[in-house]
Amino acid sequence: MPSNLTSPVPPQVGATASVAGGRANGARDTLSGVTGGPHEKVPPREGLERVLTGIAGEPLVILLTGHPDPDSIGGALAHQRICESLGVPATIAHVLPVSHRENRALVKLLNVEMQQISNSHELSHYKYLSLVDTCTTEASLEIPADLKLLTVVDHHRALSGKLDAAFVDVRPSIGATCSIYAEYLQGGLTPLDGERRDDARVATALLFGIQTDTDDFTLATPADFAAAAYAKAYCDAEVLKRVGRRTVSAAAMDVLGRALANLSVVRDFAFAGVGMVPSGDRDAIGAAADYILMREDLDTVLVYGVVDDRVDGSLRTTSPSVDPAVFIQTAFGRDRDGKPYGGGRSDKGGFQIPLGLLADCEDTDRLWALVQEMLENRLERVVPDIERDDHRERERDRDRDRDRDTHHTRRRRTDP
Ligand SMILES: [Mn+2]
Repeated sequence: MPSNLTSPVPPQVGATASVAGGRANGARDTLSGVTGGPHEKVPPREGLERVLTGIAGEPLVILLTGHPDPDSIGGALAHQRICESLGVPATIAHVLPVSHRENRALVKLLNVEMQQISNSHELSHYKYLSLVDTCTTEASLEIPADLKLLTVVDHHRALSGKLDAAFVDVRPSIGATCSIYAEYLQGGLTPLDGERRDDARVATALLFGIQTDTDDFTLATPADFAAAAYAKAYCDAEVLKRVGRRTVSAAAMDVLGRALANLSVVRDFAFAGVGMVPSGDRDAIGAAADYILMREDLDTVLVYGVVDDRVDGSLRTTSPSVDPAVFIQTAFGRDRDGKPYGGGRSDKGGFQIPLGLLADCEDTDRLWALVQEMLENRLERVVPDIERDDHRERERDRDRDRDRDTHHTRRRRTDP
């Protein structure tokens, strides 16, 4: 989710259709005052069609917020297709770069034309603005006063505030904005039929958007599955396979390597220190914990390192009895202001412990040795069986024994 979604709606975006307060904000409720009599129930697809038909010929810009991700790109492509079928020339624009390699691959393989803009003059020749997968515009970009917000289609929980748009369809209960657009298409607004040239690219982008925004369908609702099934029939399987290839940065792999090399296992709990981590690679700590949690005999993993002037760590768990926030508080306590050093939700958590003056220590080996000792002392509060020093040696011995055993087994198997 773009980070500035919590920022207030810019003043240019005033108020008529309320999107405050939860899931009852489907266009069925919000559209009524705009497209017909106050009590007329209009299906969202029809509402969008009416609003866009009403501005036929006028240039519209679809402005993406944050770093464009598959859900916003897929939704924007579908929105552009709908606009153009109704005679509205539509341009997709964004302010922040497409940052993930997978997303850049998506843009390239599907030939998505997007214009990166840096100042509001570049918006001056557009009459209307459409927001896709967001309710707010980029905070760093001033929206020209005469650029009218026309449509908002999103699935993020709405801010308490009002959106002055002729068409608003915000559904926090759905897993992806792409699912909402697939529904418009399937409902008859430029339906996919395999005949248009861009059917495959729109379908592929929609499916990839649904897949990524629902964490590979683990968070998908029945509506997301229905939308995915619809898009799947027209998508380009080869492109989807290529963009879906998971990639890991070199820095993340390096951190993972250190985590694996330093892993200590106590029954189903494992922890690993990864040493100094550049602040730009901080996410690699969490990614390493995610990866190690895949090990079948583990259910809780903690990975930590030194990032800038603090100890930074991530906790991951699949155990029903481990609450990351409680775990972190029990281990590390609270700072002088009474604030815990970290928190989390049911399956993941993170913590940051400032090093204070110690951060200035130039001997990073000694600093790291201190940090390790402190961490392991604290972890003992939660996992009492951690026996330091000799513990790791025992692990190594056991590994060596196991390697030898496997080796023997293999030999026995191949021996006649
Ligand atoms: Mn989304």
